[in-house]
Amino acid sequence: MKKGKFITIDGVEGAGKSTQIDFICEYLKAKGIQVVLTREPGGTKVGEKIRELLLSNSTGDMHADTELMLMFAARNEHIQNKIMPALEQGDWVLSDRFTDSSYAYQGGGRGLDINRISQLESWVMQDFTPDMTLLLDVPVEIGMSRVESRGKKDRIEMEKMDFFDRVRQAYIARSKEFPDRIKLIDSSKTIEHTTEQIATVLDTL
Ligand code: T5A
Repeated sequence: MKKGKFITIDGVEGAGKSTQIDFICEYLKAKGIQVVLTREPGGTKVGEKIRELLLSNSTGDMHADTELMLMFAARNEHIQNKIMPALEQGDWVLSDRFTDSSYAYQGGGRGLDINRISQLESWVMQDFTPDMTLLLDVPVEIGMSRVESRGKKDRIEMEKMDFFDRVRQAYIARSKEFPDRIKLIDSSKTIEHTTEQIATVLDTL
């Protein structure tokens, strides 16, 4: 039986997820909430090995279906062995990316059939879904310029701008499809501006 709440944070490259995560953890802890921070792909021993395979430049090209199935293989491990156990003992879980990333990157970016993604989603997640998703939205040029100023890019970050434009559009479409769960946050301005919006929506949980 799930007792804690499950929050995910998502968005295009350089939207500022990692930057905001510390704030979210501290904000919730200040309210007396125990938070487990995790990430996708990854979060478990098996998931981190799959992450390395997915993101390492040395992996090279991979069929889009293979990429999708690896994302869901890592997610299955993550849900079964980390997320659900934490929620069952009453902790809250904050995941840096989750299933919306698969719809945005493999669906929007790679152009995979959405029905295929939803079949895997039904298999791996059944009726499990985040209580809230913070979708940090930023124009792709701004996000990528932030990533570029950081240095080396991973296998997926090496994609072209039109790929990330499709990713962003797919995220926006999902926020319209699930407006109660997915909170669209403007992350194009200052870090503080993003933080204020996040605090406002967290207070509604
Ligand atoms: N993936 C993942 C899929 O394709 N399918 C899936 O199902 C899943 C789960 C994972 C990759 O895997 C893909 C998507 C990704 O390509 P990741 O570990 O989540 O990658 O890493 P990224 O998304 O690449 O994370 P980034 O670190 O690039 O982006 P963040 O975390 O959104 O950005 P952050 O906070 O590191 O900020 C980047 C820079 O911008 C600055 C920060 O200081 C930092 O230098 N910054 C700002 N600057 C100005 N104004 C602001 N408001 C700023 N906010 C942050």
